[in-house]
Amino acid sequence: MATSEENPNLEELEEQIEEVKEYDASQIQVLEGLEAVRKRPGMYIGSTSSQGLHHLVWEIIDNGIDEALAGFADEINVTVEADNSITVIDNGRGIPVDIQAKTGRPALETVFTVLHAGGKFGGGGYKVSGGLHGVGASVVNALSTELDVEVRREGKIYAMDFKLGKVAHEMHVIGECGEFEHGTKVHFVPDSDIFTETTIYDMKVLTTRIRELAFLNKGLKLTIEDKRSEDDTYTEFHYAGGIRHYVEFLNKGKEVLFEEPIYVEGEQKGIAVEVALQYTNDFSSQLKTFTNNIHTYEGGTHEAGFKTALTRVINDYARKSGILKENDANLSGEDVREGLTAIVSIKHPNPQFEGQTKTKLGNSDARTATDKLFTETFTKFMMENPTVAKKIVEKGVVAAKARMAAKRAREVTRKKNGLEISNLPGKLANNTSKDPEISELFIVEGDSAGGSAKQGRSRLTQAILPIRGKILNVEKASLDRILANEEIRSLFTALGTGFGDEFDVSKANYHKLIIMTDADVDGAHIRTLLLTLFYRFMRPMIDAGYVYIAQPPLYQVRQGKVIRYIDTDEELEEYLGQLTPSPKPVIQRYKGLGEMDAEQLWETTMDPDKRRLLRVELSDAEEANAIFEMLMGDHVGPRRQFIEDNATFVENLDA
Ligand code: 28F
Repeated sequence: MATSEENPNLEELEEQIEEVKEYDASQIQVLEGLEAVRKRPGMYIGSTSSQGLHHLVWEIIDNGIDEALAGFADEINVTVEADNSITVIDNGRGIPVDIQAKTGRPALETVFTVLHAGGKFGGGGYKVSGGLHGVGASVVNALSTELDVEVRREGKIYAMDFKLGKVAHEMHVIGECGEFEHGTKVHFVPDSDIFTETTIYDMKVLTTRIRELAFLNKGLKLTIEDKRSEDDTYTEFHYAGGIRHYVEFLNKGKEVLFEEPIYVEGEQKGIAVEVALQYTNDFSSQLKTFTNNIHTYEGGTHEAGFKTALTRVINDYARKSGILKENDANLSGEDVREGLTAIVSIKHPNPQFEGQTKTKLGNSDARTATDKLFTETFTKFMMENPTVAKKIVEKGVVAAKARMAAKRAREVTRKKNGLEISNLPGKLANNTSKDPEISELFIVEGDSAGGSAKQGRSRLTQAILPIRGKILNVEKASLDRILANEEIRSLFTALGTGFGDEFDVSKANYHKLIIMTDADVDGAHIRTLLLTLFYRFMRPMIDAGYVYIAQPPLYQVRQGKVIRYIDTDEELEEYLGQLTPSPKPVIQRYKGLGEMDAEQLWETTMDPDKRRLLRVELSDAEEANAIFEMLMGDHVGPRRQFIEDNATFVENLDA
């Protein structure tokens, strides 16, 4: 029997047989690969819901974007055809059509039939963009009933058709094109057996992402056309300024601190970094970060690098410029991000995605690159634009104040279930009843009056909270200063209602909140300040009719054993006029509550059977607001006047 060595023809034949075997094996593998995609589509495109359906489009667009990032394409056209199928065209080099030595098949075929083909060819760094699953054209092919490709390259138009991922029509030339004409066109029909929920494309979803891609890839023109309805829609997205325009787009209709977004662009160790930012008057911030066009929802190293750099540069500037003084605390990251709209977009050759949804960048070199490049340019910007720099710092300073106020507010709120004595302010002498309906809280001016009130009260129903007038000087104070006030915090804690958004009048521990101040101008002043506070921060208490003003008498007239308390000078005159001459009446003018002992205070001001309370009525909110504004304002005159005839918006009650 002849051996192959003896017969060269036989050797050739054996080689051919071997090649055929290998080819078959590779083909079987390919088919198995794409079958796997059809068996578990979710593994490759996330889900088979509407989201998965749209994912097919992203995968095909991504390939065009890769071609643009490689510098060979500057336009991508997306069309939703009348039958809900999709066409994507780019003007790149066109997918190579040459027969590959390894497979004996055209490269074009491989791209659409081999899983992960995109990433494996053309060198490690080729595929820069790519969806969450980065699996490319073959997955789209596997999940489409039909997929047709057209490539223009070197003067020829090539076509190839697939059905359910399998070759339906081998690659062939269908015509000629201009010598310099080039590009790739992919048309596919999503398989309704896979996308059982829906095969209808949503223009809003498509448009939003296509617009975003146009922002993220400056200079690249993306178009979207919807041929499904009579009035065919067509939109072009093309932003020379890239993410600068993204920031402007996000800030549309908002008041901005400065006109032109700040823009940073650079490269370090193969990592391209772009940042655009602008401040608005908003309190919230919008920070979107991207890696290779993928929205990194969970942030990661690039985001961390940006945040650190932003905070550091602003604080450094704030110190150098003297806006922050030696003893001032640094602005926090949150402070400097208040009102910020920023886009951070990096391109990384080897991104590592982590986190719950694999949208958190893990590469530590991305942190260093973003921090360094942003710091350099942003520092320079701050130096060269002192007016804008000052605005940015001052916005942060305001935010810091508000943050501290909010912190205090939370502290107050946290203690709102303050029925446990341990939580209640030390100065509060609480009543023993836990029934809010019968519970009264006296806010008493001064420690000595507070002492008398504590002694004289009915312990079951009456709680006493002494306050010091001086500290309560909250007119014109900012919210943070108001909340820094120990007296006010005690008040909210005792009241148990919470603060701000969380204020809940139904949680009030007392249904009578009684202001008890001296019957003089200072007392009226303190009362006004308290009312201002209630109006601004405890409004529902007023609306519920829970706020009262105690009326301590101005005079005590004693004639023998007969004691009479009197509120006004007119009343005093009238009373004295009707008294018989002997014995001589002894008149005491109370300058303050502190001059009354516990018993007197009880009798005249606290005893529910004898006292006269004024209920604070703010039925006309507008008018009240005007009054308060007048009181809070800078004009001393009207305020004085108001204080002097202070009962204008209170109405007599249980007298
Ligand atoms: C509408 C979707 O898919 N565009 C694409 C190219 C260009 C090349 C390429 C794609 C090379 C060997 C794998 C051309 N010339 N649009 C697209 N444009 N793929 S996909 O190469 C793929 C690799 O097989 C391309 C030189 N190098 C690359």
